[in-house]
Amino acid sequence: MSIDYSERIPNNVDLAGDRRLQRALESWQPAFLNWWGEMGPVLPNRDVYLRTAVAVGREGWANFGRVALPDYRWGIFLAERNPDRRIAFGQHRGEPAWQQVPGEHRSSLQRLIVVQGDTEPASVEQQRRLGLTAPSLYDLRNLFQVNVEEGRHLWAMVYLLHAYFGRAGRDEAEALLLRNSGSADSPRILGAFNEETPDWMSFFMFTYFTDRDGKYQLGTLKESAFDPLSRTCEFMLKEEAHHMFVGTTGVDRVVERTAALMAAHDTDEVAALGAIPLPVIQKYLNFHYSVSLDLFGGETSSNVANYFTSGLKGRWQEERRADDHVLAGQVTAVEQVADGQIVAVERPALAALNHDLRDQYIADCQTGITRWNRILASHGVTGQLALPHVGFNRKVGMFAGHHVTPGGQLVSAATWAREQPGWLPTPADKAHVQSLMRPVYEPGKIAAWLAPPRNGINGQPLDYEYVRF
Ligand code: BYC
Repeated sequence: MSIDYSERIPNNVDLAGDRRLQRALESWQPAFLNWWGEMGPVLPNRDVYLRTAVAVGREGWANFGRVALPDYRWGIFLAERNPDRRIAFGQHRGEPAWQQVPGEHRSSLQRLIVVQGDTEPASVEQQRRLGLTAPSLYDLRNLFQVNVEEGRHLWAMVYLLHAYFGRAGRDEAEALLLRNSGSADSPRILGAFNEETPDWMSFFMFTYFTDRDGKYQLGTLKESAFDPLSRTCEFMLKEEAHHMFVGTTGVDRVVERTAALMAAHDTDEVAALGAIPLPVIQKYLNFHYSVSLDLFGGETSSNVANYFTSGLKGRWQEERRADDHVLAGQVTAVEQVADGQIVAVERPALAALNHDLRDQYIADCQTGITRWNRILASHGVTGQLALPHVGFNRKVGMFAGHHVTPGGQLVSAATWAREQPGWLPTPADKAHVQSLMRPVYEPGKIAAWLAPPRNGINGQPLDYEYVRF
């Protein structure tokens, strides 16, 4: 079904055929717009060159045009339904996918949807001031694209809450607009979404590492036996790819400029040259990677075992796995701290599914490191970037409460406190990065602390007026 844009809420779920649901969502809409006005991007502008979803098929699913941000058409889009879809894992493997929520899984499914939904507006809140210091109109446009699509992902979760979870779902949908990132009284649910994104280096690292957690979590929810959730996440993943592109190429460009200056001036001290020194890039990477690892929950978790067995949340690329998709009685190796050492222990595979997902994620993160090191090498720079050890700077899971160096050594609290300024951004590092954050709003011009992008958006030239004021 194509998307009907003549409706107040564009959708491909035949909203007009369910008046009650339509009215409920139409009454949530002003609250959303109010939230967007108060917590969304602060930089006033006339319009932005944005992509908007217009269909959900494989080809030509979006079109590009100039849109005033508050007029963006946030809508409800689910991937097409496969009427033959069957559950791919767990105790219901082989049964038809569910079109309604089974009573016994109501609260768990609702919880998963609320946790997912909570991250979407949180990221918009975290990024709301970045427009004031955008390094170019191209980057500013990408920021706004990410923001409107995170807003749409909130709509996606709110639709599920309204359509399938009755009164409790409507209350949760309302609460999604009431919690706020970093709020002392009612913070966002997951740790990383209460951290600040005060500068563009943080934004690029966030879109590389934290949006990538989003990709993997959505990938597991796409496997869900609850078909509307699966179809919703499938379409969200399409939009998500651009967010990670922003992160990958954003870090590329910072590394490129730093490496070029290191080579041209034969020095590591590029701060005075208006760039971000390699060790500072590494510290930002260490921070964003470690808080993103926390988003996978505990290495072993009875929650995740239950989610899997009952069919609520699968594994990354479940159907490509060559095993029984039930995992009862199977074991896997998980790291653990025991007697002052990091050792591998065997745990039930079912309980260790957060760990399994995290492993897939880590391998994916490594591809960025390889890419950035290639950029460094192409300038003859011998320094390298690296992912820190999985136990570094962790607040959730088995490493929480331990002090692990980026190299993977367990150290005392005193050593940690002494060495930490070499591993995580210091106030001085943050102040330097902040000092580079000066807005560049002239078409085609780019701030000096990062290289220009290789291509424009949707075939437009780099000096296109991506945002008009
Ligand atoms: N901070 O059994 P455990 C995205 C809680 S990002 C605070 O080990 P479980 C995006 C946990 O909720 C993807 N609390 O974990 C990216 C549980 O509490 P309850 C977001 C945490 O349940 C960029 C307790 O600790 N989507 O889309 O197996 C921009 C014990 O936890 C944290 C999802 O996360 C934390 N970091 O797994 C925009 C998918 N970690 O229930 C968007 C939905 C754990 O005992 N969520 N806790 O009160 C889930 O699948 C799971 O809830 C989690 C945790 C993976 C988060």
